Amino acid sequence: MGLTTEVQDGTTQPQLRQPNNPLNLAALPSLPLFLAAKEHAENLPDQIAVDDATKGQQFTFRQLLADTAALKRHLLATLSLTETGDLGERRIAFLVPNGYDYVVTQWAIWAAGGVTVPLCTSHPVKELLYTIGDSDPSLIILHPTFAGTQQALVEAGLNNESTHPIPFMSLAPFQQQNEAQLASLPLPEFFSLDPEQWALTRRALMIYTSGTTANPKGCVTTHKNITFQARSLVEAWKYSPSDRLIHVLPLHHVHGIVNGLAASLLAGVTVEMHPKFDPQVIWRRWTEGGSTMFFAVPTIYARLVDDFAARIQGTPQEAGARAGAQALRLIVSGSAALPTPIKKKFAAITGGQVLLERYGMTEIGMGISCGLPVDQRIDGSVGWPLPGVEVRLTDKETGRVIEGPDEDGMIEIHGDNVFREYWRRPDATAKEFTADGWFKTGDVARRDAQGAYFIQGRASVDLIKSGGYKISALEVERKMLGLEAIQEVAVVGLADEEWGQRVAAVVKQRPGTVPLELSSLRAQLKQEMAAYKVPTVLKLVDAIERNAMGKVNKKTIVKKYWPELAA
Ligand code: MLC
Ligand code: AMP
Repeated sequence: MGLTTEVQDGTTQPQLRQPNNPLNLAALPSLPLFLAAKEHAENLPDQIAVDDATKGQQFTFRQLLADTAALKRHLLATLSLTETGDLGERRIAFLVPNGYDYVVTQWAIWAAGGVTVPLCTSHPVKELLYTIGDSDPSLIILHPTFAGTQQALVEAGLNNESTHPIPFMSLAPFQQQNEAQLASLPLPEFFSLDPEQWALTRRALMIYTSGTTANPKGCVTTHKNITFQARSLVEAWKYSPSDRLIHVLPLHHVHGIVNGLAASLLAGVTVEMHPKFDPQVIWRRWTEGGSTMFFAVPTIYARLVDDFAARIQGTPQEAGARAGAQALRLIVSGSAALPTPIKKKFAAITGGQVLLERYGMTEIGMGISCGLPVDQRIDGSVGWPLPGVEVRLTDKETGRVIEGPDEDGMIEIHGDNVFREYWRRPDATAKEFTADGWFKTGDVARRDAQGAYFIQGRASVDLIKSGGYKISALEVERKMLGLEAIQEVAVVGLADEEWGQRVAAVVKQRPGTVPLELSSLRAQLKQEMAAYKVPTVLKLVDAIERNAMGKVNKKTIVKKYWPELAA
């Protein structure tokens, strides 16, 4: 093995080349994603990889590879790693809006051998500080849109008295090259992955995800995991270069990163990237035509249905909007349970466009999916295991594997799609796996005689899904208890047709404090955590009942204060 490089967590990483073997710092590793992009660039030179709606510019696969190579070289130079040409799994955090610049940043970090830590563009400084502190990055890349974040982070204490302050790098946004420039743009060179030095089992991506513990954990996936997850989807949903995906999902979660970006770019799909979801834009784009795929969470479909009723139905635009949506090849819902009424309303307004539902999780990518044929899109079901993914149900108490149909069990997953570890939390990682190596999702499901899975909910009441985001009730409670006025709090999820669940807080105030109001409480809490975690329902009470063990029974609380919503 070659020389090694000491990285910050004390592990040693092999170097890419011996120093006497001159490095081409702009060469790309032969990752499957990059090799696929090279093929697309060669076979379909005009194929657009990313159509950036914010910039109003389009980028071919050739330009994407060239820009990736250039930024890779720049990254290595910035970190004085031109000797080794390898980030050696150092974490690089970045704050870049949805669009082409995001994709190049992600690919350049991978090309340089680093681990991407995508920061959430809507997170307040305190939450960014947590993610940065936990992931321990060697560099923070900021897009000019977030230039002010550097000062905010430093003022909030980042790098305070640190002997190794984390440097910042300002990203110079990329511009579409004209035809002549493109024609003269060479494809970067590639070097093959040497299993001893640059294996696919390297860490690639860290996504912060809430669990039943109070603090989000960094879920680490490798290139092998991501490639497997992406290939499985491409096979199941038949992505191809004739597809155009309209992408509106956040890019700090697996839904947007893997289903949206990785699988599409692997298959040569054009990804039309919008800064965020806006129902008016989607209806306009569907009416204009040209796109074939759309992926979203149930809340987005609820909003599209409402927007259609409020703005389009009964107007001259109605027929065009219906026909436009009907023409799409594939519209997928996931990340939370799709209420059948929304599925039915959507089909009714789009001339029979039946949403395809699938089930996934940060730790596994996608696991289960309904089929492409419309008769395999069963109401209330997430379908069958995806190609290569092994799924089983086990008894919650005994762990016995359930073989027969119609019995509730815990979903467990096995396969190369399953993540590698929670960052620097070996105990937490070990806890989520069975003795025989299956990942315990914590979700309960039933399987019918045809092998189709029906999600029944989560085993833990402390995990809430709202707008497709997973939220830890314990994390929200801990942050709320930091407020002077709050003596006790129980955070629960309330069923809601638009959001799936709403975050509700039952609060006992500290005696003598001014009664809390929802709007000012929300404003305060938005400084502490992402807006989507902040309760939208507040119930002030004199006492929060606890059992003999001092525990709050959250199901009882929901029944008591919101009897109409209790299941
Ligand atoms: C925002 N708000 C919420 C909320 N998000 N309230 C309750 N629950 C939420 N989740 C509040 C805001 O604070 C704001 O309040 C008001 O609602 C309107 O906010 P908004 O900005 O208009 O919301 P919007 O940005 O439109 O967000 C809605 C959304 C978004 C559905 C587009 O939540 C979204 O993109 N969700 C996708 C999440 C996702 O990708 N999950 C995948 C995780 S991976 P105020 O007071 O400020 O007005 C995974 C695995 C898998 O789950 O299977 O895929
Ligand atoms: P996350 O941890 O944010 O990746 O969210 C994963 C969780 O979302 C899963 O464990 C499920 O609880 C939930 N989920 C994802 N897809 C579905 C679906 N189609 N139906 C019901 N729940 C889902």
